[in-house]
Amino acid sequence: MPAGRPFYITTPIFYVNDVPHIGHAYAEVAADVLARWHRQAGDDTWLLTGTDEHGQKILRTATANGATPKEWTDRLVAEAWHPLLKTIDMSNDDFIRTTDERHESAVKAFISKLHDDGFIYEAEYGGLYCVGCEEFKPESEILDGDGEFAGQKVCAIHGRPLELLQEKNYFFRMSQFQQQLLDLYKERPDFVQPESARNEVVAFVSQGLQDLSISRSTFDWGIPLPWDESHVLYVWVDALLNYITAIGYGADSANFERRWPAYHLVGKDILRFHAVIWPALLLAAGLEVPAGVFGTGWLLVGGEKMSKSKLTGIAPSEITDTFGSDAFRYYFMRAISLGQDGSFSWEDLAARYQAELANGFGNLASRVVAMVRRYFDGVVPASGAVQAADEAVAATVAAAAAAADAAIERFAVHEAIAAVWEIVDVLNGYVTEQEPWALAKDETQRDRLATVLYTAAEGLRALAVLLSPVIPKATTKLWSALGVEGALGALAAQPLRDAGRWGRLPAGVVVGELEALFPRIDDAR
Ligand code: ME8
Repeated sequence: MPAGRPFYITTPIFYVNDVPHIGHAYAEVAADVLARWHRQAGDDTWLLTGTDEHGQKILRTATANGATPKEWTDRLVAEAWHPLLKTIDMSNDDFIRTTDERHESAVKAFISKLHDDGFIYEAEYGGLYCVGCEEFKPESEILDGDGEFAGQKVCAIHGRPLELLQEKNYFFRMSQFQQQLLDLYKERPDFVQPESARNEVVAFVSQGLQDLSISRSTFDWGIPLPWDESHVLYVWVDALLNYITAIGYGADSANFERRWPAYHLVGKDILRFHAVIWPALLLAAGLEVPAGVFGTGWLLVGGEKMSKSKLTGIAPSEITDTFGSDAFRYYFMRAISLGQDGSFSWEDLAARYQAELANGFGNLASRVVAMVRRYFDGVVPASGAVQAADEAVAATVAAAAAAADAAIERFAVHEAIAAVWEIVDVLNGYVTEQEPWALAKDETQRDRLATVLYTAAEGLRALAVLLSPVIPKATTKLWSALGVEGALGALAAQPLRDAGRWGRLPAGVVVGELEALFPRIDDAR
């Protein structure tokens, strides 16, 4: 089969100074839903995630915990970051660690090329550094401290004192790329999304770009520069390169050509690294810039970014242990517009679980499957003559499928789910109005009953396919209960862009039992 349109998507790679909270899981799920959608649509999809393990922040955390940085990162990856993938049902194709040999060797090749081509020089440097951000801070992000930090300069993001660093560094000639970057943002208005993120990046670069310090010499937890091993590569340059080292830069050119360029999904706090520094590095190396950079919003707690350092993190398993991974995925993708900030609340989660997943979708699926079993011995009947109400359901399915796919193209995951949910609402209304239980009491209405239940079951078929990227566990159960595997193949093999085409469910398939897809929470505990 010819490979489909390429779709390579990445998450940020996460600092392993601590365990993941739901903000990290949110970033992972957003990329996963997009990847699953494209994969199911037949696009040549690749989803990459991983961990960012070098630099001073990790080194200090490890030391404070009495471990070497390598021991620390190995432990955190094995005990917290790998398990997270299962907790939230990630379908990543690869997981890269910046301590992987494949990464380190390709990073050295990349940085040597920039050095050989004259993009790197040595100079004395001094500036205020935030270890939390792993960044020399620009003037606009430096504040005067108060309280315990009175008299000191603090980071606007972390609120903690900045450190004055004075050392000999290697620099990347980033200032040379200002015009090329501005041209890029102009020629490709959707290179940075959403619009607010793009405006911020354009304003930043328009002010002028400075060269970038890309090495550190006062500690050694990083990748040594090939031409001067007394320096390690700046952790952000090391980290950004994961997006190309993981797909074979410098090692497997065929795979690299097949995958690159990528769409990067990143928190808005790290937008500048991805939309300014990263394309500048790629341009210097003569590589294509990313396909796009999409800035996601923050999960807020009490109006502030949920964070490890402020101890406001909630572990993803606190939610999934009670509600399950599907509900986690659905809730965050539905309740928050990707690109905007959002607040998490247990009340909102529980309310949506009950109203939308349990009563809305789960109950619809149970009712329809149960009625096919009761009135037709489990055999999906062929549709008889169709009426306007049946046609309206078919039209809703077609329109919703098209609208959802168009929304996914714009990274508007929340809109895609809302579009698909139109089918849930319309089908629930349809079943209530057609009253199949009343039709079943009248032998002369047998044909009408068949049409109504075929229509409802065919609607469920479309829902299973369209919702599988978001709630893969529940839709797999539904697919199996619909008994269509033999006739249509596995759920994952259903072409998503055909999901809205009416009539794919063959009459005559035998439905099975369907346990509650979203059980009452009291029962699930
Ligand atoms: O920045 N709400 O890693 P990181 C939503 N290693 N998303 C959140 C969040 C919140 N409260 N907190 C974190 C780094 N995130 C670097 C990235 S990439 C080459 C290197 C998400 O662990 C958000 O997407 O501090 C953020 O960009 C990501 O976690 C990584 O955070």
